[in-house]
Order: sequence, then structure tokens, then C-alpha cells
Amino acid sequence: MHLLNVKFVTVILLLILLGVLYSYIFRAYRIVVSFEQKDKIPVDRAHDSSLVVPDQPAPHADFRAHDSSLVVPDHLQYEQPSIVKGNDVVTVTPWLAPVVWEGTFNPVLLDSIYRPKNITIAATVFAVGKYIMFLRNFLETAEQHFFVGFRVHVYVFTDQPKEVPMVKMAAGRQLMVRSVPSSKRWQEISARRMEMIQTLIEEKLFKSTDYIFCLDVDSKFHGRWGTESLGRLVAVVHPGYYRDKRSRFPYERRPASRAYIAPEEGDFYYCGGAFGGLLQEVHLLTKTCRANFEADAQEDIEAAWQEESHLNRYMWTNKPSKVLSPEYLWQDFKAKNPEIQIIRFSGVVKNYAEIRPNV
Ligand code: 5GW
Ligand code: MN
Repeated sequence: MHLLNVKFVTVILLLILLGVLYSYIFRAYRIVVSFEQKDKIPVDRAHDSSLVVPDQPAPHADFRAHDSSLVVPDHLQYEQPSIVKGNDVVTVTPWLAPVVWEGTFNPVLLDSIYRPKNITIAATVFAVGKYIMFLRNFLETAEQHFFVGFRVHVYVFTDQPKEVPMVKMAAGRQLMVRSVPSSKRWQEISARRMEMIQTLIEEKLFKSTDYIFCLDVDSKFHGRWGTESLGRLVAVVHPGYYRDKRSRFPYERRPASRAYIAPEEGDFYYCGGAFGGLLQEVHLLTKTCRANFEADAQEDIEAAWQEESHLNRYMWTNKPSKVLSPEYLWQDFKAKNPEIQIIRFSGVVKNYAEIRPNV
């Protein structure tokens, strides 16, 4: 009985040993197989070998496209540029971007260049709370002046979708409404625009849209805004500061903020109420401004003019490829300066006490 037990245990142990030996050999064999399989994958088709997402997908990766961005090293010092010289207009920046003024372009020529490209232009506009009252005028005048004859998709972000006026749109033009939550703090409405534009681009526009412009709703069109404004990255010079020294621009001046610009830095003061460009460029801009805004907020700091400050900081490092003159965002309360031949788009006079939730 005792001897039998010993034999039985020996057999069991032997079996276990065999099992271990077998699985060891088998595993080794499997490892060899997997190496072989890996070696068989042609190097150029190994798409999973890294998952790096390019910030700006290069359409022609084979060519060296150095014009695809104009990034300037931080804190480079140089003389302040200007878009006017006495009563004359200046039509090019020091980094050789055109400054668009009436008389610098031929609209018929430009339209005929862009028409065969069959492009789609998106415009975003926010109408939250009382600002819904500006929407009809904005939309109706856009129909008369904004990329007339081109495919335009206007995206209205509002907390009152039912109040959006059903303005008649020309063939090929569409009005799209997106719901956003109401907000008590006005700074939040302003701040979250970047985030919502970023999300719109990611969720809806990447496949269908070529260019995008982000515009203030408290404004209306008076003259042509068309193909002359198209470019990779486009900013509008603010009508209020273009004759001032840059140390007087209302940039964010506290170094603690990610929107900080020193007194001897900066090119122009750009409008937060109108900017645009190629979809991928505006995507990167909104993503960056939003991230900087949120990182600031984490440290309890809010830039002087919220997203406008962050936009100006972005454009200081990432030079716009086209600069639109203040014809592209004037202010109705301002008298027309002599160099302004035409006002194309302008902010309407608003009664702040009436429209703002809490001032
Ligand atoms: C409300 C109070 C203070 C600041 C902004 C708002 C506000 C802005 C609002 O209640 N609802 C709203 O939709 N907005 C959107 O943000 C509008 O599209 C508006 O054009 C844009 C920027 O705000 P503005 O136009 O008051 O800023 P400024 O610098 O043109 O006066
Ligand atoms: Mn405005």
C-alpha cells in the first residue's frame, strides 16, 4: 500500500515535469514564430508601429513645405510694424503677408481662381442669451455680402435654438444650429467659444470644409467679404489700436498668464471678433488657445480680454499668412478714418446694460 503510493506520486511528478517541459518547448516555439511573423511585415506597411498624430497633416508629405507655418522664436525683438504710413496704407507685413485693403485685389480675378476649387467655407457665430437679438441682422447681411456665390455653411451656437430666425439662404448655402448651455458668467461664454469651435471642427467639419471664419454676432456686413480674405491663417487688425504704440495695446500684461506679451513685443492688436483660415490651422489655433486658457484658469488667472488675449498671443508666435485691414471689422460708433475706403463688417453699437447678464 505504502509502496504503491510512492509509485503513484512518482508518476504524477513525472507527468508534471513532462507538462512543464512541453509547455516550455511550446512557448519557446511560439516566441520564434511570433518573431518570424513580425519580420514578415513589410516595413512600409507597419502602420501600428507608432500612433503619433500629426498636428498639421501634411497633404504632400514628399515635398518640403516650409510655408505651411510661420513660427517665430519666442521673445524675438524687432521694430514694431504698422499697417499705415501717414495717410497711406501699408499692404505687406515684415514677414511678407499681404495686408488686405480696398484697391489691393481684383475681386473678379480672385473669384474666378477660387470658383473651380469648389470650396466650402464655414462661419461660426455665437448667439447666447440676449445676444440672440443680433442674429437676424448678422445672417441677413451675410447673405448679401459674405462669400456671395460660394458654398457657405453658417453654424449658429445658441442656448435658444427655437429663436433662431429662419433667414432665407441662397442655393448652396446652409444654416446649421448647435445647442449650447446658457451661462451666467459672460466670461465663460467668451472663453468657451474656442473649445466649441475646436469640437465642431473635430466632430463635423474635417471631411467637408476647407476654410472657416469665426465671427462675433453683434456685428453686420456692409460690403464685400469674399475670396480675398482666404488664407492659411487669417487675422483682422482691430480698428481701435492700429495707430498706437504696441506698449499701449490691451494685451495681457501679467507674466503669470500664458497670454502674456511684453511691452516691446507684438505686431498688431488683432480682433477676437473675427479670425479664420484653413480648417486645420484654425483647429490648431482653437486647441492651443483653449489649452492655454484652461491652464491659466487652473492657476486662477483670466487674461484681460479672455480669448482675444490668447488669440493675440498665438498670432505673435504663429504669424498669420494674411492680415485683414480694419475694413473687415470696424466699429459703428467710430468715425471712418481717412484710409478706410469701405467698411465691410462692423460691430453694432450695443447697450451693455441691456444685453449683458452681469457686468
Ligand atoms: C455677454 C456679456 C459680456 C460679454 C459677452 C457676452 C456674450 C457674448 C453673450 O452674452 N452672448 C454671446 O453670444 N456672446 C458672444 O460672444 C457673441 O457672439 C458676441 O459677439 C461674442 C463676443 O462678445 P462681445 O461681442 O460682447 O465682445 P466685444 O469685445 O465685441 O464687445
Ligand atoms: Mn462683439
